[in-house]
Amino acid sequence: MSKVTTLNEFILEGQAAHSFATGELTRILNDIAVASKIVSRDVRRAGLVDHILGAQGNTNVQGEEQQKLDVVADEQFIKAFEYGGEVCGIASEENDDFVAFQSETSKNGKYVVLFDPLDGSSNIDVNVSIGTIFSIYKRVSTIGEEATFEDMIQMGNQQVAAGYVLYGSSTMLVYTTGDGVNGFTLDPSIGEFCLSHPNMKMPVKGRLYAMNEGNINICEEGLRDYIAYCQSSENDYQAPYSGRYIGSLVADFHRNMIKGGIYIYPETTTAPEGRLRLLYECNPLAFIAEQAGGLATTGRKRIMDIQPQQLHERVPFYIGSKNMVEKAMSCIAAKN
Ligand code: AHM
Ligand code: MG
Repeated sequence: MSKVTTLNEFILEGQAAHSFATGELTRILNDIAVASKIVSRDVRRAGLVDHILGAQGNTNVQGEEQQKLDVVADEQFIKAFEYGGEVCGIASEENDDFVAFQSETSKNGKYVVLFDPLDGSSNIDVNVSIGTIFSIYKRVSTIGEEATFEDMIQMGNQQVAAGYVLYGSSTMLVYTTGDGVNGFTLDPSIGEFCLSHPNMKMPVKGRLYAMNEGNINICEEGLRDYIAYCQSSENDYQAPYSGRYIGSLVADFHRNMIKGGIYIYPETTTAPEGRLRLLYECNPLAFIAEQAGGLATTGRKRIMDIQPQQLHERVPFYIGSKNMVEKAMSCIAAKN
């Protein structure tokens, strides 16, 4: 039997390997792991507990109905960062504005965390996989003072770590600190995330495409050409690709990480910026995709090179296997 490496051990080994590491990032990752175990427990019980299932009756900044578990997860992560002491402020998809923590310890924190506490939450009451996505940056404001808006709207290429937790048939935590991507599966019997997917690499090509095809007639012509290419027998596989759309970004992305594929949420005539948020969804997954050998673009340019202007900014999103994203981009370029 081979030795099990827990997330804790793995993070500490990584810290020991980098003489510049001070342990702060390590503690943030540990805080995330603990919060996500609690959220995982709540997600697992969602179907059992009446008062957890269903909408809470208020809407979030995106105008969507907020499920109670969104709120529960949001509070759980905020608490973890506020009391962890390494983070001076956070921004969450569920809150209109960012939060600058007020304690002296937090004001001395060097990092900010941006996150989507429970993505795909419309899937909760139909028992489909959901996820948490997070992104960690060094603050740009003065240590000792309150976190600022500028701390929150940094370019994705400034991320020091990013990851996601998938509450699927098992719970997995996948993250990068810019040195490859590693995946850990929660063993519920011992309550530990165990290294199950070391050094993850996204296949350079694949034959799975994920897009809400209900939007096909309201997206641009170049993308329609790409989808026609996926469906034709004249593509690189000489046979139609398979369409796979869960409608839960973390789950769709994770599948493509392992099997190879592309996920697309494009601009449409009704949503000219697409649906997904640059800071909470696109940047963190883009960092992971690139670290695993994949690509993430708007269909035209690299996601991580966009200078955000607003906290809740949306962008068109093409992410996945390198060859597939490049092909989609070439179809778009051909019609522009
Ligand atoms: P959310 O952050 O409100 O949960 O929305 C994001 C989700 C993604 O998980 C998913 O890929 C997409 O929205 C689905 O959108 P659509 O129903 O338009 O296909
Ligand atoms: Mg989301």
